[in-house]
Amino acid sequence: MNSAVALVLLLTMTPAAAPGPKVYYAAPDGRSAACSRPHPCSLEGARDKARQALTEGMDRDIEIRLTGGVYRRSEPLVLDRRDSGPEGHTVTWTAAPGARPSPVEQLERDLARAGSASQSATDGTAVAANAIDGSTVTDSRTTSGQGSWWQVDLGQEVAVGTVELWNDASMTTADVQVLVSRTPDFADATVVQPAGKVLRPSLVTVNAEGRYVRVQRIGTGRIGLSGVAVQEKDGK
Ligand SMILES: [Ca+2]
Repeated sequence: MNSAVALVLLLTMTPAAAPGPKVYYAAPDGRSAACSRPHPCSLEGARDKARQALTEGMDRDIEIRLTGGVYRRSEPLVLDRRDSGPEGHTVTWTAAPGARPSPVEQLERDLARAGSASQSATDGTAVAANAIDGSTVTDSRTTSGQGSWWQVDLGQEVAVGTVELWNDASMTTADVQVLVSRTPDFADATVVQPAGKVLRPSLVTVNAEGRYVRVQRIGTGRIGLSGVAVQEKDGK
């Protein structure tokens, strides 16, 4: 019995090593709630995860590590006093090991954002507008069919330079054509066929006047897109 008591005293008297920082991960395509390296969160997700931990009284430093890639934003990431560390602790946003921070990309104006999206048929809640919401986490998806299509009406005729396609976050889309037309029936459309699968992103050079931009499946299958951006020729 005496030895047990002595052990307890020893443990009590040994000063505890200061715990390392609590680490959360964010990634450009992060959509998990775990914020772990294999299951990263979005930027907002990581912020909210840290905020929740602070609210619950976490008494450690917090490190939010951003994995490499382009974080496309439709609005600023807002941090406020809730995102500060408690007395004596810090909350740090930093590049994940191996990630290389690069200068902020000067994005050209995306004409699709102000457009009106539609598609041949919608798979569940994956509406056409999800491809022009500025987030590559949300997807539009058609059902499988012959010649499935997704399109955006830009509202007015413009000189379309490039069309940027972002693949569905969880489903591959391949064998598509990009059509740009002055008229909604696509009778006079300029047709460009990117090779192979839709990437994240695929840049398709069109250089044609038009108001309607359509992504159409060749043959049978579905079209899933997390983002479509339309840039004016020589636009800024
Ligand atoms: Ca989207």
